[in-house]
Amino acid sequence: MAAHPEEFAARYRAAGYWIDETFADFVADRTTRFADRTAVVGVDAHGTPVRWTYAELAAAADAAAARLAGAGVVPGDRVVLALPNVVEFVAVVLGCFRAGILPVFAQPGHRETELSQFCAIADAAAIVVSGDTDGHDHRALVDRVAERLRAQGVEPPALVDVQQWPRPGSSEPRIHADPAHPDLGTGRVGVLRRSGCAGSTSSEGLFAPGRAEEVAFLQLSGGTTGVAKLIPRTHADYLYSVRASAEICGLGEETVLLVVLPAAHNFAMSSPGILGVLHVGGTVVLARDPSPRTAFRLVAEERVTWTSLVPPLAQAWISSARRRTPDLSSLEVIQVGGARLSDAVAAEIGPVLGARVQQVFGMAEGLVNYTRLDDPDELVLTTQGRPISPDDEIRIVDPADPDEAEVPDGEEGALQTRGPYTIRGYYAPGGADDPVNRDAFTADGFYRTGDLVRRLPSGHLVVTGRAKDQINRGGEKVATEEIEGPLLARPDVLDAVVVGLPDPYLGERICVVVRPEAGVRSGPDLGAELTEHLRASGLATYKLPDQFEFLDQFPVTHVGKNSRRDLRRLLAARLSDE
Ligand code: OOB
Repeated sequence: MAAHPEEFAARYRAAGYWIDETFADFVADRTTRFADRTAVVGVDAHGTPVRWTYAELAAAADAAAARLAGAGVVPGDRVVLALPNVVEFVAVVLGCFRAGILPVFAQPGHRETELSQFCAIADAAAIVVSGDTDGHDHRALVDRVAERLRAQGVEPPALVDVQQWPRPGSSEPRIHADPAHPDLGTGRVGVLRRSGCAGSTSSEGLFAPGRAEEVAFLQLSGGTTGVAKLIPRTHADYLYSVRASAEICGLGEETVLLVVLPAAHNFAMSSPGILGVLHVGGTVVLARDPSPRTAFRLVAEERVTWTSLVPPLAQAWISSARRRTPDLSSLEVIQVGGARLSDAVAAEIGPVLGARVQQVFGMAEGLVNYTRLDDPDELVLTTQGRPISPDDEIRIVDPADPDEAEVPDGEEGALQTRGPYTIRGYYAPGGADDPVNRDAFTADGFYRTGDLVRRLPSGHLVVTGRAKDQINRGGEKVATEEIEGPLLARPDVLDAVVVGLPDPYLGERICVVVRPEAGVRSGPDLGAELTEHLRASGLATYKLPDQFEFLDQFPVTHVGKNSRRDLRRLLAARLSDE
C-alpha cells in the first residue's frame, strides 16, 4: 500500500493540510468543547428515539469501545461495520476512533459475498451489525460469512450485534472499568495484533493509532472488478478534507444536518457530512429510512438546515413536495452528488424546495469537488464543482491513448487526480505492485478515476460520462463483473453481460443480457430464477438486476470481445421498438 512520497507529505504538512491531530484527539476535543450541545438525534437499533449531547455521545462511544473490547477486539484491529442509520452507528465509529480500532465502512445492504471479502482483505477481528434490520437477519448473515471464511482458511470475525446492547440511556459500562484494556479511550494505544497489511513495506506501525499520518479506517471503493477494493484513509488526510469541507460549506454550531444517505458512505461521512458537523459543534439528525415523508417530518421537527441527496432522492423530494407542501423553511442548502444530476432537476430544486443547491462530485478514494455557495447560478446548475484544495492536481487525458496524453483545455477526457487527501494505492495484498493498484494508479501517483470530464476556465468540472466497467445506479456503484461472475457459473447461461441502461429516475438501471445455452427456455421465468440465484449467491441487495434481456448472439468488438457499447445500442433500439 503506497503512502505519499515524503516530498509530497512535507509539502502537505507545510501548507497546514496535514496536522498532528488524530481522530482520537478530534473526538476528545470536540466532545469536551461542545459538551452540552446536541450532537446526535435519531433512533436506536430498536427504533426508540434518542437525543445525545456531545458529552452523552462521548459516553456512548466509550461504551461501544468497551463492548468491542469485550468481544476481543484490541487497538489496531479492523472491524467491519454494516449498520443502518441508527445512533449506535455514530457511537461505534467514534468508539473505534477513541480506542484506536480501524472501522471498515460496509453497508447494511451488503451480503456474504461482499462482507466475507472485506473481512478477509482487512483481516477483521469483528463485524458489527444490527441483528434484525429491514427484514433481514444479520446474525444469520454473519454466520454465513464465517462459514465462507472458514472454508478459505480465514479466522472468522467475532459477531457484535448492537441490538443486544443495553438501550442507550440505561446504565452503561465505563470504558476505564475494563482492566484488560486500560488505555482504551485515551487515544494513546498502539498495539498490533493480527497480521496487518501484507502488502505494506513495513507492517510495523501501519496500524499504530495515535499517529496522524497512519491509517485511521478503510472505506470501500465503488468497484470496477469482481474483487472488493479497500481504501486506506489516514487521520491527517481525512481530517483535512473534513475541515476544508466544513469551511467551504460554511458550517457552524447552528448547522443541523439531516443524514438521509447511508451514514457510512463517504459523502454522508465527510463531505462535509457527520464529521464536518461534529467538527464545528453542530447537530447530526439521522433519518432511519430515506423516504421523503420521514425526511420532511425531521426537517420540520428539528429545523434542519442542511442535507445531502443523490439525484433520485432529489427528484423524489421535488415530486413529493409538490403534492404535500411540507414545511422546509429551515433548509438552507441541499447538496446533490454521487451520480450526475441533470441540469433540469438541478434547476427545479431551488424553486420547489426553497433551498440553495450545491453539487458534489466526489469519490471515496479522495478528491471531492463542490460548487461554491457564492458561485453564479450558471455554474451551480450545470457543473459538478471544483476541487476542495489548491493542491488537488487534475489531469484530463485522452482515454483512447495508451500514453495518456492530456487533451486540449476544455475538451472531454479521462480524469486523473493526485493530492493531499487522495490515496496513492488501495489496501491490497500485493501492495503497489498489486494488479488493482497498477490499473488504478499511474506511475507518478495519479488516481485514474474512470470518469470522463470537461474542465471550464473557472476550474469547475462537468462530468460527461464514464470509462469504467461500473454502473452508477442512483449513486450506488456496481461493478459489472460482480453480477456476471455468478451468472456465468450456471450451466444454463452461455454468456452474460451487464450493462447500464438510461433510466429517468435512477440515471442508470442494471440490465443483464443473457445468452442462454441452446434449448434453455428464456423469458421472465428464467429472469426470476437468475435473480434468485444472484440473491442466494450472497450478492448485495442493491446489486440485483432491474431487467433481463435475452439474445441468441452478442455483438463483438474487432478483437472478438463482447461489446458493451454495441449491446447498449442494440438494447436501446430494441426497447424503443417495443
Ligand atoms: C461518491 O463516492 P463513491 O466512491 O461512491 O463513487 C465515486 C464515483 C465517481 O468516480 C463518479 O463516477 C461518481 O461516483 N460520482 C459522480 C458524482 N459524484 C460521484 N458522477 C457524476 N456526478 C457527480 N456529482 O459518490 C461521493 C463521495 C464523496 C462525496 C460525494 C460523492
